[in-house]
Amino acid sequence: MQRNLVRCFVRSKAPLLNGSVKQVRHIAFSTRLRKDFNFPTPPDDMPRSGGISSMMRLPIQRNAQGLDVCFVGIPMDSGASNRSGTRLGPRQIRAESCLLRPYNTATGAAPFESLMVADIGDIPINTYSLAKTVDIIHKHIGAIAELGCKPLVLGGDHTITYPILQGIKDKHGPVGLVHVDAHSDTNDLMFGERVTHGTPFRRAVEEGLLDCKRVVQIGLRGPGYTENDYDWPEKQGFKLVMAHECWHKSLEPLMAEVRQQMGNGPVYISFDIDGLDPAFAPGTGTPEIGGLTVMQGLEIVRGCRGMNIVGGDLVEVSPPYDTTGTTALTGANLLFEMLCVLPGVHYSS
Ligand SMILES: [Mn+2]
Repeated sequence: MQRNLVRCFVRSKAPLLNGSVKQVRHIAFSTRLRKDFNFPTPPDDMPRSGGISSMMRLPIQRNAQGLDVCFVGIPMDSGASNRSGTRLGPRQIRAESCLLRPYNTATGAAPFESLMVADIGDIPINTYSLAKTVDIIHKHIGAIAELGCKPLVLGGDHTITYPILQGIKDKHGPVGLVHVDAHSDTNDLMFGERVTHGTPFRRAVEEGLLDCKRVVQIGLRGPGYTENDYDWPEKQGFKLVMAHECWHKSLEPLMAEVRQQMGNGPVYISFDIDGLDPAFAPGTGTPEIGGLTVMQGLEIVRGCRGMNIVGGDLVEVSPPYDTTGTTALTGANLLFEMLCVLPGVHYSS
């Protein structure tokens, strides 16, 4: 940690000159560094409570050019069936992310010594048209992926994952999916509509965006309509893991199975914050009791290390329903954990 602070102090305060004392210190303290990566603004350069509110206090840039990974927001909630408010999710996740530090003390991941990362702002969706919004998201995510950059998306309601997967498929083909959620989100129609936050994975299957044998849904629960509620995703070959199967357990053994299931092919992570119990994450639109713990959420994301992850999202944070900001803080941490398990991230022993 001290080493990182020294390095970023040197980097942020003084442009490096060849042969300078500072250059020597820079090299000494960061021998693993191959180039000047972006780094979150150190807390001694700007108070955590200050500065422009970017994800993790990272530099902001206009597009994904030159980046290995981008954080990008999608401020929409027009697909929500019950409580709205997720349009405010990206903004509050960024605000709460000011507390995140750059090194993962639990896993040893040092993502900012390994990858070029920036916040590229929000995708300008159309608040009044879900159909246009889907096209806008597809186009923007496709452009990010085309540049070889992996998007980590701040949602937004879960509708967004459908057009995100369209954009991902344009670059990578059908992907495996690690999906954490209280709900399967594979309804056919809601109020007669095909595009909602309860239908994204039905549409994704229909359009061939998913490699169905490499899909897992973890945390499913809640009162249903009939005994057949999960028939459709099961028929597609999805692996379904009910929340009650996870109670009182570590999910590390499950994730070993999931890594086998995913193999070497491309994988996308979609984490609906309502997969966690509302005691931990009350700020969400369709809460269900008896959910996963924060620790289990961390085990799931950390268990994705070694997979060929090509992007991810954290959706359904609805700030009006959690004035403490804890739900958004949890979401911000889970996005950081996703960053930490991307291919190419350096780990200390
Ligand atoms: Mn969902």
